[in-house]
Amino acid sequence: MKELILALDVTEKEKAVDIAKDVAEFVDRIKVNYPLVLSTGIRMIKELSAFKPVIADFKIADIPYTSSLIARIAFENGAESVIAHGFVGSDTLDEVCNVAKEYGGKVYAVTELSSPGGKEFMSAVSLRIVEIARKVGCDGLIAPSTRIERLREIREVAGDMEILCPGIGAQGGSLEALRYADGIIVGRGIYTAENPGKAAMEYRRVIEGV
Ligand code: OMP
Repeated sequence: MKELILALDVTEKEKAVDIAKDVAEFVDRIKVNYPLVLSTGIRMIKELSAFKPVIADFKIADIPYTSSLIARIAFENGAESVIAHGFVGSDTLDEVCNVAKEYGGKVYAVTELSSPGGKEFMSAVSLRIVEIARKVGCDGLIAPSTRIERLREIREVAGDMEILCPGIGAQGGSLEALRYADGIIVGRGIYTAENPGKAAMEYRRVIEGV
């Protein structure tokens, strides 16, 4: 079954918890990013884990040692997985994977950003990033639903690695991504809806129909 992951990029604690409660029966995991954690604190990860496993999307992109510290803080605070940038190279990804192993956690590497700017630099190297991520033992990849042909190529190189696709909804990405991805990441398409629970239910129905 394909996954539905909520990108909970709100900045208020109460709102975050209310939305998590509303959508819990329809989503598989919740992804937190800097907007929420910088506004409400790292403990938010544990709090949201009461509803669903939490992906800490800190887009880790530093030297190996600093990156390992960031990953450790995320796992110590209850994250089920972390997202690192792939362009940092194999040494950093390897270090983050080593930390993840200690916690039984997972690591996803960003291939190329789903936004238009992702084409300026990252597109040129994203297939190499897939190879590196695979070699060092990352569990999965983040790949754009906004560029389906590129996503198809990423799937070819990725083999059976997990692929999660953001960009559906607000960024104009296509649900066709579900042909190649194991899951989709939806933020504004759910959390800005008048009824986030209903919006999540509708995405869930689409996924189940695939
Ligand atoms: P919406 O555009 O509101 O659906 O949110 C998308 C979420 O996915 C945000 O949390 C982004 O940070 C994240 N994301 C992308 O949009 N594009 C990417 O290429 C990678 C990510 C990510 O790593 O999750």
